[in-house]
Amino acid sequence: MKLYHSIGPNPRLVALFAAAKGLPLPLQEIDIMAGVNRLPDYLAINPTGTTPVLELEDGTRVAETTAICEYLEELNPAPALIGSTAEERAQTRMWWRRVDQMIVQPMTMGFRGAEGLELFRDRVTCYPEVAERCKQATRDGWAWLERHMPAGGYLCGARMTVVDLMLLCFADFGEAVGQPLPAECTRLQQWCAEMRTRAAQLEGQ
Ligand SMILES: N[C@@H](CCC(=O)N[C@@H](CS)C(=O)NCC(=O)O)C(=O)O
Repeated sequence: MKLYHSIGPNPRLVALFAAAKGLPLPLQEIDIMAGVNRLPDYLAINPTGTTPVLELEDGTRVAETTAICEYLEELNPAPALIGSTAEERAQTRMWWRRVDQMIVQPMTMGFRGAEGLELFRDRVTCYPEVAERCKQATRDGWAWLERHMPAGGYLCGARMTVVDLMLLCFADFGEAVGQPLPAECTRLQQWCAEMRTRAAQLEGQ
């Protein structure tokens, strides 16, 4: 197995997910800043032209971060990062979807329409006219999470899950591109500090 990997929050999430499970996952680096992922050789690997992609021993390729994490969890159920019961998995997928819709999508659109416009304008449709609205939607998403995140320390309560890893990857990405986690979200700031420590340990392994 190997992972087509690059800079960016989505491949980082898969690498963190595998590390948290103790799975060795050789990385093949793809230079997305240079646009290697948009050239024919890489489009033959993943026609969406994005990273990450997991390549299995038989050559099967799985793209989309969610699908890769689900696959790794099915084969390596412990430690559970999605859930070990139907109820846990449902809760995780509920928060996963919320974080995707409230943070990941608007943050990404805000970035691609503003700071990332030069990089992305010839790759995907960008929306500079609504970039600021997207950034506001992301801030609204953080505020909603701050109010509704359950007690227990993590997005799914007392369990650290893929949702915490994903949100951490996008909190760090947002920080790097001018969309930081708002200072007034004090519960999330505390969560973020803890997750950064956890991620640094996993990435240093
Ligand atoms: N829906 C995809 C999104 C993947 C994605 O947007 N990857 C970024 C890196 S974080 C990428 O490849 N960007 C370069 C590009 O789109 O050219 C997933 O969940 O894996």
